[in-house]
Amino acid sequence: MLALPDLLGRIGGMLHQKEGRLSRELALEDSPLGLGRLPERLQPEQVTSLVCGFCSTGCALNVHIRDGKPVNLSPTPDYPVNQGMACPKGWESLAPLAAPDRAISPMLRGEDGVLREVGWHAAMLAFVQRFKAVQEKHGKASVAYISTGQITTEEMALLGAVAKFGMGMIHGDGNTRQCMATSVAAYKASFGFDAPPYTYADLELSDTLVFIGANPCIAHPILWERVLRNPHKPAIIVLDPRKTETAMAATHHYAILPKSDLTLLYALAGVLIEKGWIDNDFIARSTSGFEAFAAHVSAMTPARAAAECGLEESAILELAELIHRGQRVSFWWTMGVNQSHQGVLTAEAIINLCLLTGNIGRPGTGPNSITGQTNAMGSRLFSNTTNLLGGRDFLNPAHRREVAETLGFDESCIPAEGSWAYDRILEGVENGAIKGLWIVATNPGHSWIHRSSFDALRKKLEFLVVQDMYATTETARLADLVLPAAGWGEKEGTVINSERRIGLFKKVAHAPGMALADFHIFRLVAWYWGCAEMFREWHSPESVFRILARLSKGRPCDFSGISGYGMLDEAGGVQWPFPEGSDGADRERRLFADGRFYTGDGRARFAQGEPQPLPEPTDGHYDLTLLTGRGTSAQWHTQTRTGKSAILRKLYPAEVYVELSPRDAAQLAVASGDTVAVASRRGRIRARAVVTATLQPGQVFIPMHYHETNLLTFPAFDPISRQPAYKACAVKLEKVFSEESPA
Ligand SMILES: Nc1nc2c(c(=O)[nH]1)N[C@H]1C(S)=C(S)[C@@H](COP(=O)(O)OP(=O)(O)OC[C@H]3O[C@@H](n4cnc5c(=O)[nH]c(N)nc54)[C@H](O)[C@@H]3O)O[C@H]1N2
Ligand SMILES: Nc1nc2c(c(=O)[nH]1)N[C@H]1C(S)=C(S)[C@@H](COP(=O)(O)OP(=O)(O)OC[C@H]3O[C@@H](n4cnc5c(=O)[nH]c(N)nc54)[C@H](O)[C@@H]3O)O[C@H]1N2
Ligand code: SF4
Ligand SMILES: [Mo]
Repeated sequence: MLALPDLLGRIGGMLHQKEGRLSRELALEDSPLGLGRLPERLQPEQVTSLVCGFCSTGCALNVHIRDGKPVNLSPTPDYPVNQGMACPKGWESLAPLAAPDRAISPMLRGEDGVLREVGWHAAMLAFVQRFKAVQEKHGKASVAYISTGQITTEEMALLGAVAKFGMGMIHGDGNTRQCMATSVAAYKASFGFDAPPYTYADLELSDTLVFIGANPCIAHPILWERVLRNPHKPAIIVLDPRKTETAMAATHHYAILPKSDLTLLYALAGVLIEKGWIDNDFIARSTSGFEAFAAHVSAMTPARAAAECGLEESAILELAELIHRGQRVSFWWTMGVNQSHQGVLTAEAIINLCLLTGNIGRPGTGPNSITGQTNAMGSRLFSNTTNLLGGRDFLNPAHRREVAETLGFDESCIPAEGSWAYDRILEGVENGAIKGLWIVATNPGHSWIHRSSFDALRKKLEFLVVQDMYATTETARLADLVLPAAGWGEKEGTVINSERRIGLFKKVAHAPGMALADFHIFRLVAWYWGCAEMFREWHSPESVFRILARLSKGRPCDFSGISGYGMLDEAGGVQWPFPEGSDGADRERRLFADGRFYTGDGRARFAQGEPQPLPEPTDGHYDLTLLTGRGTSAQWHTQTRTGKSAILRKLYPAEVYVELSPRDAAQLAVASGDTVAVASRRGRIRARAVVTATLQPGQVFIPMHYHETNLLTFPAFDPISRQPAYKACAVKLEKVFSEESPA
């Protein structure tokens, strides 16, 4: 057998050969690392179905393979999620794979400051030497990682296990902190486990759907298609400061003031209780804490709430009545709720409305947080960041023991300490506690709140590793070491969608150059670090899937009844829970039909607190509230992928724009198409004005997809979930005249 460096050298040589891709895979397959196993030999002519790699809806796409290469794509007709539909991003999934700026080789920054291509051997030696040097100097916890909701569950789990159990890290968090941390905290507090209770069929079964801070027409277009299939002539109610695409299609829109949701939800609860429009049986049987909650909200009268929410008192009473009249009422929320300085209280207040009215556990009901990224749910349960594998707690000795026993690890390798949240890790960089950082499949140089603070932190790090599909991202450009990753379609594994459905990624294309699946990069890291022995059983994605199934046993997210990838493929994905012995015929399942929750006493808990003022309210200088969010269904986040499709680029403006109301436009003498400057206390950007009646006076909107946006945002966080409050800060707007220099 060849020594590893020789082997890798030989592989490296082959990688540079034009036709070397397949032989590379075969050579890797035979290597002692078990790299690059081809999951299913690609048939030269074949159509195969795999889950989409963009949003958490989790549609399935048919990839058409000709001459062993993917040539086309169409939505999978009989997949229970999308039923033959896909949005523009899904249709264009193959385009980002062929982009010219794919990272095709590891790149290491030399002493002259220049990033240069190196082979995997040199890259891994640098990775290990530099991080170990940092740990020796500053302690094991001085190296941390930031991961993602956009790799497979098997990859996340392997990363989390190698980093924390093998490399001795304590701190690791995911970009899901920016996104789902609030829902996680609220579900845990109310239900005793992070468990979104619904199934997508509930969108079709409700007679009243309430969307709070959610714009599914843009962000989850295929879920919206499911709403359109609802045959019950439902009332569709949207709470959003903007008249979004979803609000326009709704039957009722309440343009509440930013971050006044909590006040409104308490007022609604107060009205429902006062009028007796509540489910006393359910409250008595299945909940705790009702009296304290009722006392808390009694002070929040509609008259008091109306002014704070920017609504008429009559609108609040109308909304309460709509909820009361509905037989099957469902509440759906996303970032307008989660990205808030009081996100957890707000999400809990939504859950409370369902508990009050018994709208839970029945078809067409539920407090339903929609996730964002393709595998945000996998990250919540199995990334080993905030939670110990399987939604467990690092602080719980019994949980640590369970994991150690199941994995055959020494218990002492499992940290008995929780991880810092994303913002705390960055604070650690600022104050010198964190000196080494490994960033995987996320682009904080664009997406982090008040991102220029992230760029500044770079200088404080002794070693920064960025693992991405592209070498050109804002974050990869800052790295000391870039590790080239395979993307969606170039690797196998599973992801978990918003309705808890475990679906399959398949390998239908070979990654370019020397790029490797994240899974194999983590295996390489373990090998070079010297802890590969611990992960001997973790040799392929499917073997890790089986390990995770074992780890899930007895947990609410138990999926030990799934025999393997073949079953997922045949069944069209499987929702958890699916313990051993489950009935496979049941394609759509929801939680809590028995009125029992995961808390100690089996009851769901009411939780409440005091509404807090906006972290950065408007004033005489900065007189407008900046809202940010998704711009179009064709754009994904920081655009590293969607920006590579010529078709998608045609569907949205290339340059940053700011939407403002006709009244503010008139006051500023600004017309659509004018160049304006938008300034906050942290930065000033130029943008094209779009005057639109969808914005309320006093508010402006800039999509998050442009790299300028987070120069403006204000770093405020929910105190419980540590989720960034991206959705409201104070800005001002000025018309820019052509003779002015660019901002
Ligand atoms: N096309 C596309 N789809 C995506 C994504 C993408 O980048 N592009 N990203 C995915 C991800 S990771 C996520 S997390 C989801 C996000 O999905 P959504 O949360 O639906 O999208 P956003 O546009 O961020 O925010 C939703 C709405 O919140 C509103 N809002 C702002 N402040 C408030 C407030 O105080 N109260 C209320 N009630 N509403 C408020 C905004 O006006 C906005 O319309 O989308 C997923 N889907
Ligand atoms: N102002 C403002 N900012 C926001 C938000 C907002 O509403 N407003 N929303 C926040 C939310 S909800 C989210 S989720 C974040 C998203 O923020 P990010 O996570 O930073 O956004 P992405 O562009 O999705 O970054 C994913 C990165 O992973 C790479 N990648 C894709 N697939 C793979 C893979 O398989 N392996 C590897 N190694 N890399 C891969 C992509 O090229 C890309 O660089 O943004 C947050 N930022
Ligand atoms: S809705 Fe989401 S999962 Fe479905 S095709 Fe579009 S991006 Fe992919
Ligand atoms: Mo997100």
